[in-house]
Amino acid sequence: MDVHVLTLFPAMLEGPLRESIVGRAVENGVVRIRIHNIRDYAHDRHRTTDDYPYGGGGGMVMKPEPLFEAVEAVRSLIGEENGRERAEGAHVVLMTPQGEVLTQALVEELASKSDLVLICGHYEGVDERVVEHLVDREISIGDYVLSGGEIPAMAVVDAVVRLLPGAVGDGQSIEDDSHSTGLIQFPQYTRPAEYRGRQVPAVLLSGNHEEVRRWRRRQSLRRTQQRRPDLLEKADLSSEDSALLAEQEG
Ligand code: 9D3
Repeated sequence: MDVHVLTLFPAMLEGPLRESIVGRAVENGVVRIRIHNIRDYAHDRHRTTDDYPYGGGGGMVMKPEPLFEAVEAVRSLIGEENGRERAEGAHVVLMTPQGEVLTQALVEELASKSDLVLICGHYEGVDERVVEHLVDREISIGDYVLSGGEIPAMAVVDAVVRLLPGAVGDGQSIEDDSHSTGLIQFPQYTRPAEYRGRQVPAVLLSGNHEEVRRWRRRQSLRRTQQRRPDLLEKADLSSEDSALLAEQEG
């Protein structure tokens, strides 16, 4: 997969995307990530990318010309490197608080694309003609106010890249992922077995794999009930799950 990120603040992404699982996926050729400075597509001497809103009001709006020309340049690049089909199929996403909220299902859909183009908005928003004529979809990462689309774009890249074949060590950790199973994760422990007087639950040291499995499942169910009742409502529970949830102790 090729990911192109369009931003006014390339340095916000360059370092972080070289680290961790995403950085290793880039090194292993699982994904290519290219960061483009929207300012490079401004024409005037001051390289202006924003302007006052028509109709008045506070804040600034991102001008359409640099964004249209940046996406067109990226599409040409994709075409030159991989052919017309790929250029036409590139999926253009605007990161915006008005977008559809990112879910694992949406991440899976994005992971199926060959080329993603992520546009990071900044200021109060972007000219609506960009949304209507340039962008395939708008995505938000949740209902809180950030200062721009850069951190949301990094969240999308991270979530998508770890689904690509070869990005994560073994398939099991993806299979087990809480949002794939629909429940939140059970508590994890590692050595030492006692730390500052606090013991690791005895069942985990018992070597009884069936008991461990039941304990973990019960913990996942209870925690989900306590912290994310919305998830438990959607989960499709087995009769064993209902019995585990009803158990009082442990
Ligand atoms: C406080 C200003 N807001 C009300 C008038 C509008 C607004 C515009 C632009 C609020 C935030 C932003 C910048 N944020 C993003 O571009 C953004 C974002 C976010 O703030 N939260 C969650 N997901 C995203 S994706 C892009």
